[in-house]
Amino acid sequence: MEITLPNFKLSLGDAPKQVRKLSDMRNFFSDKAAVIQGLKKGDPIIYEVYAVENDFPGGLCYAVTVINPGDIAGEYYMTKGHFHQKDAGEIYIGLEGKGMLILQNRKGEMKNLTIEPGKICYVPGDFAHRSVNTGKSKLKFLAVYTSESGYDYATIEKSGFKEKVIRV
Ligand code: S6P
Ligand code: ZN
Repeated sequence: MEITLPNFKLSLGDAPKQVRKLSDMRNFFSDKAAVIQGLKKGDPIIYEVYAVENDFPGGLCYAVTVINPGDIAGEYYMTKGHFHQKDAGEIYIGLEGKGMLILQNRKGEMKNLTIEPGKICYVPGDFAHRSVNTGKSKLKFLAVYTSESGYDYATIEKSGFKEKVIRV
């Protein structure tokens, strides 16, 4: 089943913006020396998140993430990645650009999906997820998740993902 929307426009109103710069990502890119080297030249924005979070039981949250194109020693710009504190699924819908969604559960099992305009990706509740911009332009996608999901960044910050996405 397919739907074509010729003049599609998505509005998040005045959703607050979170900015993640290279300095925020020191522990997430694999090549720490390349991060230090990169920071000597500046502190580029890796990605921005415009999120509307509703904090009540049974509620839904939604956010648009914009990942800039680029890489650190070949590892593409990406999000930090996280588990949800409470195992709850999530939907991603690709809007612009080209990317990958890396999924890994606590047993270390991996799944990789592509993110592209119009593609709907399902994130199972027990899988950590990281989005990666593998293209030459900005990667934009919409995420819809539950109010109770929460964020566990610490596990990924400590142990990372088993796979990294690199430019070849
Ligand atoms: C929230 C959802 C997304 C991410 C966003 C940034 O559950 O998965 O809105 O928060 O893509 O990624 P991260 O890993 O920095 O939260
Ligand atoms: Zn999430």
